[in-house]
This record gives sequence, structure tokens and C-alpha cells, in this order.
Amino acid sequence: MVVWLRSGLTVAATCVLTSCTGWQSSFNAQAAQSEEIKRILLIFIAVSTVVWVAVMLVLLVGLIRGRPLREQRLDLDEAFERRAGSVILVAGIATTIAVLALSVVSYGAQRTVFANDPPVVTVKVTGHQWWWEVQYQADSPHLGFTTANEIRVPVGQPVTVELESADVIHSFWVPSLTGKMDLVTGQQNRTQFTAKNPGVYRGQCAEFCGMQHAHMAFTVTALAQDEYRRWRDQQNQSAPSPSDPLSIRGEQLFRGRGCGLCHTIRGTLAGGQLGPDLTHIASRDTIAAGTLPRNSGNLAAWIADPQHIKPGNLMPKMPLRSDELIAILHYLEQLQ
Ligand code: HEC
Ligand SMILES: [Cu+2]
Repeated sequence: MVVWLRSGLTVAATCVLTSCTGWQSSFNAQAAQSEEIKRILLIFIAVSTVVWVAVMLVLLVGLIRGRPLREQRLDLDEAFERRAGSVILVAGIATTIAVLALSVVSYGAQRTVFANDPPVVTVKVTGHQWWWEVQYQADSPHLGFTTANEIRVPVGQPVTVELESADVIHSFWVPSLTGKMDLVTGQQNRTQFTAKNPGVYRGQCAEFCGMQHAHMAFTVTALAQDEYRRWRDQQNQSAPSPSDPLSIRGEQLFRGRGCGLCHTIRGTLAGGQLGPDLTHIASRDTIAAGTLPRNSGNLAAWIADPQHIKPGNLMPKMPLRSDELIAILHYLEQLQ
């Protein structure tokens, strides 16, 4: 009884721990691509279950009906040999058919999973240790813009994601929307998805890429089309000029203390490329690739000591006096 209870609890806990539902789950399919993946996943699970149960049954029958050993064990039992031969033949044919059928099923799914429709939105995502650079591509350059770690897309329209890496190999994975695709230096991979319902879907780097690999998350937010356009037009604008004395000082310190060597704030002289674009940092939900919610406390803690929050990340701890920190924080919080 105890064994049964323990096994039951283990299975139940596995379901919870492997997170079979929620905003980051292949079972919570919210796009044509992930629905197809879920469909073939269920087919594979069903076929494997049938095969496993059948094998166990045969084994059980063998154990129960086991005959006593014969005296001359090396003597051939013709009738038995013939029966065994045909069972092996039938099992071999069944295996071949099952494997071929599953191959056909998975090949058939590729048309949906690797869709290549003309995209309405094209986003170039570059993997960095340990954050995501997100560049919205547009026909005319003044319509494109850069952001980080948060991708927004219009619902019901094909979105193409072009993937590249700035350093090591990463993998782009939003289980609720589509399958994994690697980001490799010097090679452009692409993936496409069409979100069916509005919502926030979590993604995660799925290829071990160093110390903070686990803190390399992002979100894809599917918005109604007019809401998406509003967001895009707002992101497309340069940062507002600081108006009050404290944020004016913050803007000067941002450059004076070297932040601008790594971060871009469009519309100012800060044009660094090593870290996330901060032009609209105050409109983002999280900081440091999904590590913390963006609020004053977390932002201040991050600027004061990023190495404490995300050890090993590529933003050094900068020596700042507390009044300088307050000015920079105040400035960044205006960047809606
Ligand atoms: C040597 C380059 C470098 C310098 C200098 C630097 N940063 Fe960063 N910063 C980074 C990198 C890289 C990240 C991304 C870290 C991560 O998530 O792994 C980052 C992340 C951030 C973030 C979070 C952004 C987001 O969307 O997640 C903020 C805010 C930030 N830096 C502010 C500052 C401020 C303020 C200064 C100056 C005091 C500064 N940075 C100096 C490289 C730098
Ligand atoms: Cu990674």
C-alpha cells in the first residue's frame, strides 16, 4: 500500500513540477504551430503507451503460464519454434509499420510547424549571454526599433522570428506558441508562429549557454491588432527629453558614469550596443531577462549591484553614490 501511495504521489508531483499547464507549456497550445506539436505529441504518447502495455501483458502471461523446464533442454521443439518464428515475424512487421506511421505523422506536421507564410511582423532576435535583443524589422528604417526580452505581436497574424546569436548557441523556445529553434553565430535561422488568442506566453533559452542560462527568459505578448499598433508606434519613438532637474541630472550621469557605453537610449547620445536598449525601459514588465519584475526597488537594486542579482552577468557593478543612483533611477523611470 505504501508503495502504491508513494508511486501515486510521485506521478502526481511530476505532473505539477513539469508544469503541464500554464503560460509556458506545450500542453497549453495557443498557436497553430504549438497545436500541431501537441497533436503529434499525444499521438506518440498514445502509440508508445499501447506498445508498452502490450509488451507488459505478454510478459505477464509468460510469467504466469511459464512451463517447467524440459529434461533435454537443447532438443528442438518444432511446434514451439514455428510459433515463436511467426510471433517474431508479426511483431517485427508491426514495429516497422508503427515506426513508419509515426514518421509520416511527424513529417506531415512539419508543414504547419515550419510554416513560411508571408509574415505581417518580422522580428530579429539576437541571443546574448544572458538576454534577448529584439529588433522589429520594417521596410523603411524609421519604422524599425529595438527592445529587449519582451516581444509583442498582433493576434491572428503570422510572425516571423529571425534568429541569430552574438556569442554562444542559444535556443528560442515558447512552448505555448511553437517549438525550439537554435540561435547560432553567423547563421540565420527562422521560425514562424501565429498566436490564436491574446495573452502573455513565457519563453526560455533552451540550450545551456553559461552561468545565467536559467535567467534567460522572455515573454511573447499577443495583443489585439489595434493595441499592437499603438504599442509599436509608441516604442518607435525616441525617448522623451528629461524635463525636471533630477532627471536632467540622471540623463547626464547615465552618460557620465559610462552606462551609455553599453546601453542605447534613442534620442540621446547614449548609443552603446553591449546591453539592452533602454529607450522605453519603463514600459517593460521585467528586467534582466525575466529575472525580476520591473519596479523602483528592483531597478535600483539592479543598478546598484547587478552582480548580486544575476552573478556573472555582463553588466559590471558601477561605483555610484546614492544621490547619483537616485538621479539615474528617476531618469530611467521616465522612459515610458
Ligand atoms: C559593460 C557594459 C554595461 C555597462 C557599463 C552598464 N550596463 Fe546595464 N546592462 C548590461 C548588460 C549586458 C545587461 C543585461 C544583463 C542580463 O540581463 O544578463 C544590462 C542590463 C541593464 C538593465 C536591465 C535592462 C533590461 O531590460 O533587462 C538596466 C536597467 C541597466 N543595465 C542599467 C544600467 C545603468 C544605469 C548603468 C550605469 C550605471 C549600466 N547599466 C551600465 C551592460 C552594461
Ligand atoms: Cu541562452
